[in-house]
Formats: sequence, C-alpha cells, structure tokens
Amino acid sequence: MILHATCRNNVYPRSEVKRFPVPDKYVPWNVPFEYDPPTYTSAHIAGQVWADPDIQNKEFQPKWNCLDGNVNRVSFNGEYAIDDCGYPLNPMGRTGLRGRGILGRWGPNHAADPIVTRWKRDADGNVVKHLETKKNILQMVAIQRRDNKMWAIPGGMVDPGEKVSTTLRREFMEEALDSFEDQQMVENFFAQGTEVYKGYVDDYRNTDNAWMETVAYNFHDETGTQVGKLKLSAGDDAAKVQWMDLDRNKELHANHSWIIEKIIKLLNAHW
Ligand code: RP5
Ligand code: MG
Ligand code: MG
Repeated sequence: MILHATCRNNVYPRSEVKRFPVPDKYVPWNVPFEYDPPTYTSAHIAGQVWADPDIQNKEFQPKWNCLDGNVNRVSFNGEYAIDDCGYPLNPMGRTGLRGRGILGRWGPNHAADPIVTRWKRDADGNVVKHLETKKNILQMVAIQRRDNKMWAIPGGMVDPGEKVSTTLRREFMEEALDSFEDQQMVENFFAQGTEVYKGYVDDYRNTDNAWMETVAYNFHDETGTQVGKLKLSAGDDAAKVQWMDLDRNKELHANHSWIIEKIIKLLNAHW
C-alpha cells in the first residue's frame, strides 16, 4: 500500500483547502521537514451527534488510545502520539492538513467493510474462468459512492458501542440490499465471515489528526444460492450497486483494491 496515496498533495474533499505538498520521503514524522500545513475542520461537523467537540473545548476530555466510554479511540496500528498542543498524530505520517476535515472523530475513525463475494457464472450456472489466467472470476457487491463517485466496498462507520459484526451486516443492508424474505438465510450468511484486514485505510478524508481505520470481512457465497441470488438495491450513501467482476485493473475508492487482493489470494481467484 502506498502511504497516503489519496490523502496527500490534493484539494481536501468538499472544500477549497489545498493540502501542503508532502513528497514521499517526508511523510514519516521522524524525517525533519519544513512543514506548514493549513488547518481545516468543516463547519458542518459542529454539534453532530457522531462528532467530537473541538479539542480546545475545555469540557472535552478524550481518553486517547483507550476505549473512551462508548467511543473506540484505540488504533489498530498501536499507540499513536499526541502532539504538544494535544492533537493525536496520524500514525502513517504527514498528510499536508491539520484539523479534522470532514471526519467526526479526532484520532481513529472506525469503519467496517463487508466484502460479499460469489463466483461469476454463465447462463447455465457454470463458473466462468478468465481466458488468460484460467482462474475463476470472483464477483463482489460493489457500490458507487455518492461522495467521490468511486466504486467501493459498501462499508460504513461503526456506531459508538456497536459490535463490528452488526456494522458489517447493517451497512451492507443499507447500501446494497433490497427487501428480501429469507431473514434466516441472511442472518446465517453474515454469521460466517472471514476477517481479512484490520488497520489503517488510505482514505481521501484523512488528516494529520484524524484518520480512517477498518475491519474488513469476507462473506463468500460459494454456490451463489444465498446472498448471491438476492436482488441488489442502492441505498444510503450508495448511488449505484452491482456485482462487479474483480481484477487488478479496477480502480476503487481508498485502498479497497489492496484489501480485496487478500481475498483473491485466499480463494485463488483471477486477478
Ligand atoms: C472507507 O470509507 C472505509 O473503508 C469504509 O468503506 C468507508 C466508511 O465511510 P463512509 O462510507 O461511511 O463514508 O474508507
Ligand atoms: Mg453507510
Ligand atoms: Mg458507506
């Protein structure tokens, strides 16, 4: 994964704020660099239930690197540092922007990513192999995000106190699924996932003081008779939804392609 490929050297989303240019070699905090980034926290965050107060607010006493009440401020990347002014520091280094941007939490913002897969099949139900690699083609339920128009895993934020297993299923339902009858089948399907990644997400919203992390699970429908047969329907922050053929050339949101490659290896699929 290239460090800060999407959250560096560009204009911050939903703003006109330009990130301070950070060449690759100056990303790590321990490399001395004359660094003077702008500070930006979007006004629309103020007062939202899902957002922290401002750090300068005296009543806000966050417990960094801890489970802080219901809010998980622990990073999968180990203990993160707090700078002299009391701001948590992005464990992956400089992004060219201070503040929180449009993220709700200072420090880690925890998400969950449900990667629902099935094999591509022809009209007769036979699994389709790729002509060159001769490997089976894997399909994933992908959504097109409303915010940046990119295709992505239908992930979402873990609500305070919510179990990750609940977030995974809830976000999939909200963003990708139409109404369906067989509740029990869907329950059983989501009860059997494989964790494929947990850690930092190279998300375009990240800043020096706020960043995305995720837990990604694969839910694989080997026979295509479970969730693989259900009608998809885009909802919530998804503009479109589809069963997408997976291969290395698909340009996906954040580092989602890099996460998906882990499943490709596990299932020995075409890539
Ligand atoms: C990504 O943003 C995560 O990997 C997850 O897919 C998603 C969560 O944010 P929202 O979809 O709620 O904006 O970086
Ligand atoms: Mg969502
Ligand atoms: Mg989402």
